[in-house]
Amino acid sequence: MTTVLSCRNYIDGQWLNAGGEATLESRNPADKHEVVATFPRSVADDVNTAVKAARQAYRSWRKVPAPARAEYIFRVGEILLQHKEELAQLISREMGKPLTEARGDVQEGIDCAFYSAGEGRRLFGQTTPSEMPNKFAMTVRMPIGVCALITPWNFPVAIPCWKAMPALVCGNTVILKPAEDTPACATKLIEIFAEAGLPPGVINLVHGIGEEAGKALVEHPDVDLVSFTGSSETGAFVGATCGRTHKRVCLEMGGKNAQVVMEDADLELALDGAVWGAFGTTGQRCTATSRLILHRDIKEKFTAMLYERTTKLRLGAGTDTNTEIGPLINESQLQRVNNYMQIAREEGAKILIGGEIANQGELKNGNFFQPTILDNVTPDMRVAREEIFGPVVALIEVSSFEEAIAILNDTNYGLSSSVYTRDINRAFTAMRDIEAGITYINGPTIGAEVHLPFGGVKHTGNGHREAGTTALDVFTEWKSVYVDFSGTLQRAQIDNRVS
Ligand code: UN1
Repeated sequence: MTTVLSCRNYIDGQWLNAGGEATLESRNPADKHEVVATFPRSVADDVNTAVKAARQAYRSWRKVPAPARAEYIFRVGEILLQHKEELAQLISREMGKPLTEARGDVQEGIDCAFYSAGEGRRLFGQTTPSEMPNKFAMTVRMPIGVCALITPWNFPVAIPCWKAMPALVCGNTVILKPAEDTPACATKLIEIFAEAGLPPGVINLVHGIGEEAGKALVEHPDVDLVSFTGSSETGAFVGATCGRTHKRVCLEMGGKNAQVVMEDADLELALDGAVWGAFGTTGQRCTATSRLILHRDIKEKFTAMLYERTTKLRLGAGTDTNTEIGPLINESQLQRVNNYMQIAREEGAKILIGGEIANQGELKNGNFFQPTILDNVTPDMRVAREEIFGPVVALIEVSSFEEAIAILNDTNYGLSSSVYTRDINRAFTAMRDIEAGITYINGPTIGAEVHLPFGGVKHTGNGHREAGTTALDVFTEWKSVYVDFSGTLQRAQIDNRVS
């Protein structure tokens, strides 16, 4: 018998129940009868209290020296490390991913802590000569204020970390609104931030559903920035609302990522990449490989290799150490993925393997879907254009490298991409011509590292990049500072130049 965790909001350094009476629950996606946690269905009043606390805390937090702010984050990293296994077990139970991947999720948070903490001693600005004598000119980074962080369930530790950690080092205060499916993971994570001793109000947690708590945060007049990772539909609402209410907004939405396999590729290597990219995390990464663009000379052979490997994948609960493919997050995602099978058939694609809900034996109470390969896919089909977010990969045949890149780019999205080739000229051409925020050569589309910019082009994002040093551009404003030490009025924009 496992215990049900009772989650609360964390506002101004206190664990609080929400104003509204209602509570919600998260369930183990591998066993829908198992309730993992209960959590409050916060209302606008709760959001308001959190925003007030964050605003109040901001007044002093922004003045704490950045290296001292960073020390708190360093401590968060150390405590995360101590709780790595416990958190990983919880991720597997509440979100469903296999334990090895869950440990990787926590590790990504730890890496982000140590990387972001180092930034506290940099946060570089620039100096530049002034036009005037005896005048000094420089740029400095300023925090933005109160940041709302709206995060998905697929990386319930890493994604909140990669938003909150740089935001806090930069001098902002934050309110985390985690996904409804993974409230316990968010609660444990915030307990760790609290244990690190962050002053009250600097980090806050508000549980609830997107249309209520999330919406109230995005619309709140005293929130200065919203950082959102999630679906394109919700992202469009968040972007529009932030535009209307003059907030800075960082959006990271979907992907329709492709891996190209050319005829000169190391096929075993490309196979390992394809299986991991398409079926790792049950295809529930925004970086997942959902299209395989195969050169016609190797298509048949590679498809047979992929088929063979797919038959061997072991489905099961993430907490079972034998599991390679966990369940989908919830019943509605399961139905959504299943509906795409109907769409694929109607459009003329061929389901080579999988294509069905897996509910035999031990899988019967979970949201399991068989790893699926769709063959005979053409670039105009919905299964080649829409994000499915499940263990489904579409095979598209091409006759040349140029055609492969054109098809890879023929999508509204532009997050991750990959090309397997031994030809260095093709590798560099791919780097130049692919329209995506991330390109891998001879590696799968998933697995970005925290010290490089993360984000995409076209409908995937709105031009910002979290992670890496570019996270600082999300969470700070530039200020230009002029110091005139001439003791006289020096006037710019007066034409006194030597002609
Ligand atoms: C996501 O799916 O939203 O690059 C994030 C990767 C991970 C992050 C995925 N580091 O696959």
